[in-house]
Parts: sequence; structure tokens; C-alpha cells
Amino acid sequence: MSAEYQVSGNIAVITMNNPPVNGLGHSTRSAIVESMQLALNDDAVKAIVITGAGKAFSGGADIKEFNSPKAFAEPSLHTVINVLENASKPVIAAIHSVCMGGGLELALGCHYRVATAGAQIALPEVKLGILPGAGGTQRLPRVLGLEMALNMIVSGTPVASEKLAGTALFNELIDGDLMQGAIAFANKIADARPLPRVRDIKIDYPNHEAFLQFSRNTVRAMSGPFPAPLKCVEAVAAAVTKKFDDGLKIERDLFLELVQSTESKALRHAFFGERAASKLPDVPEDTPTRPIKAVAVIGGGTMGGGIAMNFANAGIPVQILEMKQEALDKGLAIIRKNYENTFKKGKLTQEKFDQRVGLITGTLSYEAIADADIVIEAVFEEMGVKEQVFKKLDEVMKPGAILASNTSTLDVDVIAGFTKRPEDVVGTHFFSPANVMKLLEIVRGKKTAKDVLATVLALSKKIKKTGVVSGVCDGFIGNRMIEQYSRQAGFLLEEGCTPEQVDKAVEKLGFAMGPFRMGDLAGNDIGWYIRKRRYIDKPHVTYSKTADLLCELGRFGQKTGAGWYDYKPGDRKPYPSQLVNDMIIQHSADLGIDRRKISDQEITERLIYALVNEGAHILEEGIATRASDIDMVYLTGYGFPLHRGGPMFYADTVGLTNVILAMNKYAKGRHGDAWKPAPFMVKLAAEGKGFN
Ligand code: 3H9
Repeated sequence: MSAEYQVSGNIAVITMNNPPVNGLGHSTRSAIVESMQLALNDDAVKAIVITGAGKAFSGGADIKEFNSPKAFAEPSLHTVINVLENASKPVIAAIHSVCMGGGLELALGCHYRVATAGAQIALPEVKLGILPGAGGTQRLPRVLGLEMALNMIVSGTPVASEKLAGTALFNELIDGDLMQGAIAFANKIADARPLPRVRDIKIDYPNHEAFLQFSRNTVRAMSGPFPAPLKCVEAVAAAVTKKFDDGLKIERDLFLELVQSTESKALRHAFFGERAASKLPDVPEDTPTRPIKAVAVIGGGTMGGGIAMNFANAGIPVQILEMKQEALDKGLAIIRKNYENTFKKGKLTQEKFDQRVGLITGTLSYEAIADADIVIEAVFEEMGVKEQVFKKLDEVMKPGAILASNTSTLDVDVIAGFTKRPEDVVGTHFFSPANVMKLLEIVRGKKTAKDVLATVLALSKKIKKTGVVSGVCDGFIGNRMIEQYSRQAGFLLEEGCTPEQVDKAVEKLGFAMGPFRMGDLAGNDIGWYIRKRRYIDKPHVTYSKTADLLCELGRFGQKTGAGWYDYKPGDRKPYPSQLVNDMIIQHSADLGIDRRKISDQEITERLIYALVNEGAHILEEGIATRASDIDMVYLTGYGFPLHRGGPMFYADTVGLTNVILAMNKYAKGRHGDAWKPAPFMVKLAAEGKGFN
């Protein structure tokens, strides 16, 4: 039973009970209808209160059901709402904590609504690529007015219940105990007739057509590749221009169309992917975590400073350790400047500014950080330097402190081996700029303790990052895959592309930036440094030499005013470079390659399928726990287009057999050895399955 039924005096109370957020899945919907029958058939019952158990009134339709027939099985949410709205006895929604999506639609089908202050009220469907499909687009404008309702529906942003007091959404805001208040309200209105229905309210908005047209234009310009926001406007427009039932039908048709769209499936995948990433099969959810009340960061450079800001933003004091006073002063000054910029933009109050700046202090002494609960090393990416730091940390840090490394490529097990407490060592790979990028790759060493992983996963939530656990391997999940992508980008230049052509093809697919613009932004010297190491460590791996030739010209990117593109002073816009293009053409000639015209399809397939194949190896080796973890790494750290759901989800939408067919085709070209499909992917394709 996903709802409980009780009678208290003359009032029946139906309590939805489907943890964690009382999602309106099939069993909950059925239980509400059954409870309603009991209440309507009981002559002693004068009014019915409906509420939610635990931490929500209701988080809406059960999104997990969306891919199954259960989502639309009777009683549908429409049916449930009809039962409530047409009941012969008054039905009162008693709202608290979270009232979202289908939960709010259900409440709007009740005759009355009471709520506690602080409840989050939203129709957030648009964030899942759909629109409210159970009357929300028709009823919310009737209680909040056209403008406010449209804003809420198009943005999906929650509004606190007290901010909506005084509107027709709430009949009363309850101070104190919600159920006592709701039952008192129910007794007060038990005999009042006729029963008010939201559907009967008339929307009065002078010149609504002009407003709707303005909204369409604005929303179209802002919604990028996502169809849902504009459809939200269409559905709300129907609330004003059509009869209630006709509007409901329009909403329903648009909902059914959107729920099947790849964009919505991708957003739902990201919603669950984000939450799944915080779970590890062998680390139980009740694993105790270590308290984190103080943090230390080794290194006050750009990375160390950015990392420190995350903790200050979350209210946790951070010490930054540097070797020299000058470097420390410089690092602290940059952090202060960053906060000042945010303050000047009006995104930080004076109080928050003072608090955050005050939480970050500096030191030159290892002894001063000994009591930190976690220390994150962000020093130069060289094993010798890491060795010195970790030996020192092992010496000074208190027992139980977590020793974390921000390494992006080095072996965390080797680093752990520099200490006598490898179980306390973990990788925390932040992405630059560390105070902005959402991704945190958490690298699990062979000996990393489970409570250390549980602690860092919980901490990543606290600092508003998407924490994804990776096993130890060269480059971990993200950089190991991007290496294959970058190799293909280089080969494409040798075979006939210009940097601009490659970037444009990828950007057309929805990437924030193509590989060459990205290189110019991040600094081409970083890749050069890594490749030089690889030429020694892994001589069998082939790379195009174009990137080395570029670096030999000192063209490291925006920071040197020239990279794959030319730049004008004070202007970050990339201009195609004749010099670079000539250099690429000359290089092809030196290699004896006949340059050919390469289609956008080939460019994007080669770049994305290179990611996918490496991702399949990563899954096969158990480096990533699940395909959605890889997708989360790419969505939150590498600018993979959200509406495509991440590389593994994208491969699933193309179909793994099609991916393998394309790879076989490219295997016949230059560097064909890069195109051997991972056995795991071949197996899944043969079974007709996908990664997710
Ligand atoms: C809809 O209503 C369509 C209708 O218009 C039309 C229908 C015909 N379903 O976020 P958290 C799970 S569409 C299933 O970490 P928080 C979530 O997966 C729906 N499961 O907690 C997680 O599970 P697990 C419109 C759901 O306290 C657990 O709850 N509604 C749902 O930070 C905790 O989640 C939305 O879009 C759901 N609807 O935040 C609301 N919601 O523990 C989406 C949550 O196994 N949800 N779960 O990983 C949210 O925004 C937040 O989850 C919420 C709680 C604010 C509710």
C-alpha cells in the first residue's frame, strides 16, 4: 500500500507513502483512488485531507516509471485528479516540504490547499525535457495568473510557499502543526457548498496575445536545442485561449510528444545519472563518514585557490599552504579578487563576501595544517614532487585525516605508497576553473578505505559538485577518453581538415567548444608536456605531430596570443590562421598524404566513437562503475551537450551495431588500429543491448 488511510473524527486523512519523495507511481495512484472510495462511502466522513509522509508532500510523477507501461496504466494521474476534483465531499491538500510536478497538479485538483511555510512549490517538468502533463499548465495560470504561472512552468524553478501566500493557490498558510491545522480547516469548510474547482476559475489577462507572442520570442531565443520550453508556452497559451477540456487535451498531446523525445530521455538519464554516481555497490549507504570541519590545500596556484574557494563557499574553513610568502600572498590576492568580481556583479552580499574571504587563510608551515580533516594536494604534476608532499603529510597529519591528491594523470596507488596509511589516500581530481566546474573525479586507490570514499562522495555534494568515482588508470575516466578524441582530431588535420572545420562540426552537434578552441583556451603546452612523457612511456601509441609543430612555434593558445587560431589583443574570438593552416598542409605533404574533403559526419563520428570505444574499455576493466558515470563525467566536466545525454547514452541512441559498423569502416583508413571495437561493446551489440 503506497498510501495510508485513517479517519479522525469526521475527517478522513489519506497519507501518500512512497519513499523517498512520494512519487506518484502506479501503486500510489491506485492507493489514493481506493482510499477516496472508502472516504466517499463512509457517511461519517465529511471532508478528506490528503498529505504526504516523510520528507515530501510529493515530488511528482514517478520518473522511474516513464519508460514503462506503468506510467500510463489506470488509474492515471488524470484519473486520480478527476476523482479528487469531482468528489462530492471537500478534499484538502495539506502541503509541506516538497510539492512538485504531478504532486502540485494533484493539489490543484483538490478543492482547497493549505501549506506550511518553506514548502518548495514547483512545476519542474521542463528540467526533464517535458511539460506538466496532468493539468498543471491549465490550472496553475488559473490560481497564479498568466505571467507568474508561465514563469514557473518555463523555468521549473521552485518558489517558497510563503511567497505565494495571498494567491488562490493557497487557502491558508498553517503556522505550527500542519495536520492539526489542516484538520481544523477541513472541519471549518466541511459543509460549504458548492465545492470550489480550480478549473472553473477564469483567467483574466488583457491583451494576452501580445504577452504570449512576447513569451514565445523570448523562450525560443533561450531554449537552445530543447523543445520543451516553447511547448510549455503553447500549453499555457491554450489555458487562456481554449475551453478547459480542450486545453487539457493540447497539454496531453504535447506531453506525450515530449516524453518520447531524445532530449527528454537525455535529461532524465542525467537526473538519475547524477544520483546514481554517488552510490558504489560495495560501499553501503549507511557507511559512516568522517567529519570534515577543516580543510587544507597544498599549493595556492590557480588550481589550489579554486579548490579552496569551494570549501569556503560551503562554509568550511580552509588553510592554503605554500612554500614561499610571496606565492602565498599572490594566491590569496587572486582569491580575494575573484570574490570581489562576484560581489561587483551583485552575485554575493557583503556579508557572504566577508564570510568567504575570512574562511580562507594561508600558512607556510605543514605543522599548522596537521589538524585538518582532509588535505588536498594541488602541486606540480610530477611524481617526485608528489612524493615529497605525501611523505611530509604522512609525517604531520593527525590520524584519520584524509590525504587527497588533485593529480589528473598520475598513479594514485604509487602516491598512496609514499605514506604508511594508503587507506586514507584518495584522488580528488577537480576540473579547471575548480570553483566553477561541476565535476569532481574521485579516484579510488587499491587500498582506499570505504569510509574515505563515502566521506568524499558526501563532501562533493556539500560543495555542490558531481562526484564520480574512477579506478586508477592513466588519465582516469575523463582524460583517458579525451586522449582518444584528441588523437582523432589530430589525424583529421593530417588527412584534410582545418582546425576550424573540426571545431565547427563538433560545435554543431552541441559541444560548447571544439577540440582546437578548447586547446587554445586550456593551453596547448599542457598536452605537449603529456605527449613528451608518452613518447617515452608508451612509444607504440601514435599521435599526429601537428600539435607538437604548433607548440614548437610557441603557439600555446590564448595565453600567448596565438594557438590553432590567431587572436587579437583583448579579444578572445578565434580567427582562422593562415600560418597554421599552411603548416598543416605542409605536414600532410611531408607525410605523403593526399588531403581529402572530410564530411562533418565523419568528423563527429570519429571524435565521439573514439570516446565511446575507450569508455567501453573503461567499463570492461571496472574503472567506471556504470555507463551513466562516464556520461556524468562528460556532461559535467567536458562540455558534452546535455541534450545528447553523454557519450555512452549517445551511442545507445545511435545503436551500438551502427557504432561498430562505422568503426569498422574507419579501421580501413590510416591509424586503423585505433578502431578495434572493445569486446564489451561487441558483446552488448550482439545481445541487442545498449550501455545504459
Ligand atoms: C511529473 O510530475 C510529470 C507530470 O506532470 C505528468 C505525469 C502524467 N520520481 O534529489 P534527491 C528520487 S515529472 C522518482 O537526491 P533531494 C531520486 O531519484 C516529475 N524518483 O533528494 C533519489 O532516489 P535515490 C516532476 C524521484 O532531497 C531520491 O528521490 N518532478 C523523484 O535533494 C532523492 O532525490 C520532478 O522533476 C520522482 N519524481 O531533492 C522532481 N524525485 O535515493 C524531481 C526524486 O534512489 N526531483 N526521486 O537516488 C527533485 O527535484 C528532487 O529529487 C527533490 C528532492 C527536490 C524532490
